[in-house]
Amino acid sequence: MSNAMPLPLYAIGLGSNRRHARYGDPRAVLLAALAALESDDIEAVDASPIIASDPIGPSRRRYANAVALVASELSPPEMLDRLQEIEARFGRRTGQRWSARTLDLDILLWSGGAWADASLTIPHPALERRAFVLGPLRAIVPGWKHPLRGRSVRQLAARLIRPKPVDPNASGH
Ligand code: A4P
Ligand code: MG
Repeated sequence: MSNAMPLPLYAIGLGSNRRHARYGDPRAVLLAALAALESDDIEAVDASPIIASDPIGPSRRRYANAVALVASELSPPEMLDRLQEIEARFGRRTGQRWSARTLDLDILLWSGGAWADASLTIPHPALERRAFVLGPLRAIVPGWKHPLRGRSVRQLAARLIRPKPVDPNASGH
């Protein structure tokens, strides 16, 4: 068809901080995951560089992080199901029960706007606080506007890295 509607776009966040027996280190895990995302109904459009980032939270291992831009007609819940299938494929280790996942896939943004139900929130609520998300996101879709904040990815990233007082006690808070 000549004037088909463009497919909806999703920005997918990828993270890993564990080796995978077959694929190797977290960076190699992300490369394999980027390939796994592509399928009959998910078209790869772009991918950010893979960055190394310091862990936020309890884990002490460094992460590899990246963002993929994909086009797909899948609904947000269908996309979440698909991402969880891929996570499961990467997380399963022979001879072990389920353990910490090797791969975390999050839906960051969707061109359809916002979505909120019991198991899925889009935009991803932590997006604005995470440099390891906003950095790669800015590399591929700097102008994408956060539907609830009305600010672009570029603006959100700039806000996050805005210099803070060197001495936190000097700010008077
Ligand atoms: N869920 C709701 N909204 C979404 C969404 N937009 N995308 C629900 C994906 N999932 C969404 O997620 C738990 C549930 O969130 C899902 O079942 C889904 O229904 P999960 O991935 O199974 O669990 P999790 O990983 O423990 O939670 P979450 O929130 O993804 O963990 P975090 O907070 O993302 O922690 N540091 C660095 N440097 N880089 C990282 O990538 N990642 C984490 C993971 C911690 N620190 C990190 C990084
Ligand atoms: Mg997750």
